[in-house]
Amino acid sequence: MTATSALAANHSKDPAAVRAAARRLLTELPGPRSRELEAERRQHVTDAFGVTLPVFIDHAHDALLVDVDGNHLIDFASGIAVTSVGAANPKVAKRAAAQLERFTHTCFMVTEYESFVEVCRWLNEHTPGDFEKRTALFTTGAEAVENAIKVARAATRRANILVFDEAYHGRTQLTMAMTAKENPYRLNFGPLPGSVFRAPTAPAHTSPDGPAKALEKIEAILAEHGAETFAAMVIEPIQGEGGFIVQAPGFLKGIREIATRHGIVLVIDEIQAGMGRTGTLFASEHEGIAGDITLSAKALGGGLPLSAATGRAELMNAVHTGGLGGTYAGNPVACEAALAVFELLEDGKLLKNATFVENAVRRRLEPLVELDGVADVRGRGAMMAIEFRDASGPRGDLAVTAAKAANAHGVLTLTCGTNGNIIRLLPPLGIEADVLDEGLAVLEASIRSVLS
Ligand code: PLZ
Repeated sequence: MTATSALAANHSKDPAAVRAAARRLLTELPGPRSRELEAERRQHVTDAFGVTLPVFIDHAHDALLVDVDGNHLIDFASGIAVTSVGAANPKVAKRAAAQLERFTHTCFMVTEYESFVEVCRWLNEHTPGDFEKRTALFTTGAEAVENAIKVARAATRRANILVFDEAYHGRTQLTMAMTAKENPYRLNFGPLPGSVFRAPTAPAHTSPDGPAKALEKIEAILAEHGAETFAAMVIEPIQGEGGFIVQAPGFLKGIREIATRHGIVLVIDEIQAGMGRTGTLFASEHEGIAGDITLSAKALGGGLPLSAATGRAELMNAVHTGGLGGTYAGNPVACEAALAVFELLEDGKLLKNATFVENAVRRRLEPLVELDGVADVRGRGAMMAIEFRDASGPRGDLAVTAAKAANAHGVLTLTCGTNGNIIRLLPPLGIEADVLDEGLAVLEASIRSVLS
């Protein structure tokens, strides 16, 4: 390819042309146009929003993001586990566009539309749990969490909530109190709502003896405050922001049993790990458990804002009529996008590819665990992470420097964990083998460069 045709390909919005070029850096990152826009951004947008890589995106195709300078980035972030079917999936675009032309909004509490019901039906049929279900749709993940608590409190007439170490459930007042990490999520924002208690977990990578101790401690915390005062226990099946923590075998089953024993509503927050991310539709399937309420968001709407609480019919119907809702809850454009996501997931190829991603990541990154500074490679499916730690403790500095190096070379990666010492990989589920491999090669080189 000549330099001119490479440039033409980079500026083309034709998917074939974008794909043919794969990762390509025409400028340093951020490029000149991104830098201009960033200066504008600093003039007009609050500084309170952080940014991983100050690059402005023009368009996308599969696992590639094309910026305003024509650079092609390999996307290992998916907008934080949202664009699991790709950031420009034609099926999502087609259904959403058709809906945009029909009508954009009625408010489901004013007049109804079929796609809302169809999304609820699909979720009732596909979320774990062999019982009759009902679903409520909302807009953001935090809103789904908030509403699950409202349902649990109304149904049990109890107030307290049990959450876990390293948990992330959102940024609203209540979900901020449920989230574990102080900085940046809670700092300076108090006083936080009460009635939220925190319990330990049994991470597989630090619990060689299994979950028994943690489960005992949970029982002790419930006993101390009165198990009969707890409305809900809320847990992510694989913790996301907290560090891609897979629990020791049996821990989630143990939580399930404790909740049942005390009549506490078990809320499984599948907002990051669900919708095919781990190679099954829901991550709780790996543990053979079902929540009384299961929460979906992020990948559910294929990039459009949509969230859901799906639970036992008797719980979801325990709230008085008019007690749940929201102007934009289950927006029709987002519902159409979700129906496209369901079609794509049902096909099965994306789920299979998520498992392919796990194997490729393990093959490439597990050998690095022998190096001083790399402690662990973990995760499931297309939700994988590498943890940096040495004898001195967590090494957030290594994770951040390696992630920044990968970002600068056009491989968009995120960090996570209470100590920021984990690089997480969340590519679109359908990422092609060669793109994945190229991204992993860059990431490996970035990690090796900071360790040497
Ligand atoms: N529950 C498990 O992962 C969102 C947060 C990004 P919202 N995670 C990304 C940030 O820094 O704000 C998340 C999650 C789990 C709930 C949420 C909240 O979902 O759609 O961001 O409200």
